[in-house]
Amino acid sequence: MTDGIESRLREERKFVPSAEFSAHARVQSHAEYVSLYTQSIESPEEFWRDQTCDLVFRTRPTSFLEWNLPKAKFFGGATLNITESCLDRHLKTSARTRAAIVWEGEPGDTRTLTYFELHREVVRLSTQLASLGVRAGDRVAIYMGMVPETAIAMLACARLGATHSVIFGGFSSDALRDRINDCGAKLLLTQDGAWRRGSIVPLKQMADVAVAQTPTIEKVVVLRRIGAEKAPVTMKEGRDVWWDDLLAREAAPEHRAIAEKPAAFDAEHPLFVLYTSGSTGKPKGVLHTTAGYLAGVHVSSKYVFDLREGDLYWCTADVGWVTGHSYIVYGPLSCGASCLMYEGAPNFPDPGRFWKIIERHGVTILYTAPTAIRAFIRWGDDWPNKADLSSLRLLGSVGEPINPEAWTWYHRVIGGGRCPIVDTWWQTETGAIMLTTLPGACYSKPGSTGLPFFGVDIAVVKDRGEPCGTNEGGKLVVKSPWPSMARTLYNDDERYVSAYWKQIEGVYFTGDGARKDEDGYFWVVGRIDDVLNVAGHRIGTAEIESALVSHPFVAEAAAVGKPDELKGQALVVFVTLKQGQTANDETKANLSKHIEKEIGKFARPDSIRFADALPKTRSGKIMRRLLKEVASGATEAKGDTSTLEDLGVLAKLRADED
Ligand code: 6R9
Repeated sequence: MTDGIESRLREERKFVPSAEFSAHARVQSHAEYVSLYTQSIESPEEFWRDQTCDLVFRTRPTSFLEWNLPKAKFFGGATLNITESCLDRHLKTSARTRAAIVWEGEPGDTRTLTYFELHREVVRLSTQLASLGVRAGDRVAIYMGMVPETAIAMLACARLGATHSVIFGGFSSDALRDRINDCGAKLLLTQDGAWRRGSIVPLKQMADVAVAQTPTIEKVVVLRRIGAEKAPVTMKEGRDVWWDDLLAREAAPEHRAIAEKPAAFDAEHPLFVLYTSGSTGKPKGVLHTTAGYLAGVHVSSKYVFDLREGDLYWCTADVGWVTGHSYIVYGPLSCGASCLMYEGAPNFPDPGRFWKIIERHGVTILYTAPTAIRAFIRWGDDWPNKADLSSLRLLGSVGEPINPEAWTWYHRVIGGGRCPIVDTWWQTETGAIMLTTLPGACYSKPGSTGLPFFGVDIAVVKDRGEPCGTNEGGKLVVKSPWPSMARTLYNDDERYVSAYWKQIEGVYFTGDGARKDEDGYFWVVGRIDDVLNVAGHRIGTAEIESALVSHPFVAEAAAVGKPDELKGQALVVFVTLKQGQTANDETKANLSKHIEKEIGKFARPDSIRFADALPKTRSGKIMRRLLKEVASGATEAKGDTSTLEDLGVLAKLRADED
């Protein structure tokens, strides 16, 4: 496999959707895309009114946008309960008995929930959450795996107007504790354990450690997924309650009423907080609100995945990340789609698992990440070739740049050459897809994320905001607010403004570098701030560094990314130890364990290198650019080293190859 960036520079192929695909697609030609896009920019009020007419508003909006940084108010005057668009409205149509969630557990057990059943489960849980004292405006933490109850929990919170914060099950107790404390959640939903590659992640045990230090948590609701034999848990009297015991309780009529006839909330009512990495050590609590978010994920799900009756759509992301929020839960359910949800690892019990799932259930749309695709390539074509993948009609990619080799493999081996690929660029902060091709309307170019989605005014600019020329690399920015954008960082308007809207005055800075080609197609290079993308996980270098320096052995640390064939980027850390500590494998193992404890397993470094000193500028800043070169194996410094304090440090680092 050749290096992503190099081959993306040479890539000129165009893949046109088949006439058959286009003939049935929601948007069938480039001209139609342009006309809708133009309307979305020039007459946004009309565009969004037309495109959201199937959603349920108790009162319709009277204005489109009031924008007063940092306050964006979209769909002013509207009131709604988002779950009515995702659930109740389908009960009046043929979707009532249609599968909403088709779930497969890692051990092979399966479950299907129709829209009727999903609605019923959400009402039951929200009734009981109300009885536990959850009210509109409260925060509720969800620390669970890939089971239908996670979606049920999110929707049950939303139904009550409580703001959920899902914390990915791969995070450690410490990370869970910090996120709960940041948002002040009063209730936690978790499970005894989650299956992962044949073993069990003891979520409840980890939650116990966290909750011992979260003064705001009053109750913990525990789903029994695994059972006492394999996942023993201790239930704390008065605090912890089993999920099924809770649901079996007799409900007070007033609590049932809150759930059955839910309240309508203001368009800007906070829906969820989702933590993500930024360029400083403290994770950002990205806050999304109701109507704008719903509009964004609904319209993008409908057009980008071209959803229609009969589809079985599978997004392989974890619900703990934004992709799961927008494109497993809110977006597809608001469209009445049937969504497959899979609990476990892609290579359990063998690397053919994904393809067996597609064959068994007849998946028609697959949305996954380049890092997974590269792993499949490595495992060999035999696995997908052994399965019948003929039900697939559309493929999607998200999370990081896809190299053309992986793209063409995906197209040929998984898509059988007949399925269009949508490469969708977006972020936790954008809420919904921002750049993509529409599958029946536009050709794709392997490695390019395509064109702006409806309502998205996006550009590549230089440092001060001047536009870049065709194919000139620069910073990717969004020039005006869009409905699904994050409204703030939880309790931190100031950081929201400075991190996103002040880097380049007046526009939203994405943190990504990109170029726009002669056809208007965008090519995203990746992060240009201090955020890494390791196997699709966003990891802030500052988070890793602050985790490392909190270890008693460590004097100083720097984290950098290094190109990696499988993960896109690999995490390399440089560490200087305190006097008297020994630089050996045991210390490396200790430091790795420490990061696992502070953040989670997925953030463990791929390589730890000890240094006597780190290269610094004369003003004392660590020169990460040079460390990056060292990590990538460069033998000579490429860039300017004139501000480097001591060249000897660099020479020493190079000599100390891992
Ligand atoms: C949805 C999601 C956001 C960062 C983003 C960018 C990278 C996402 C991409 C892509 C190239 C794509 N990214 N999709 N880069 N092509 N199709 O992944 O959200 O976890 O917040 O990450 O991921 O660097 O800035 P999030």
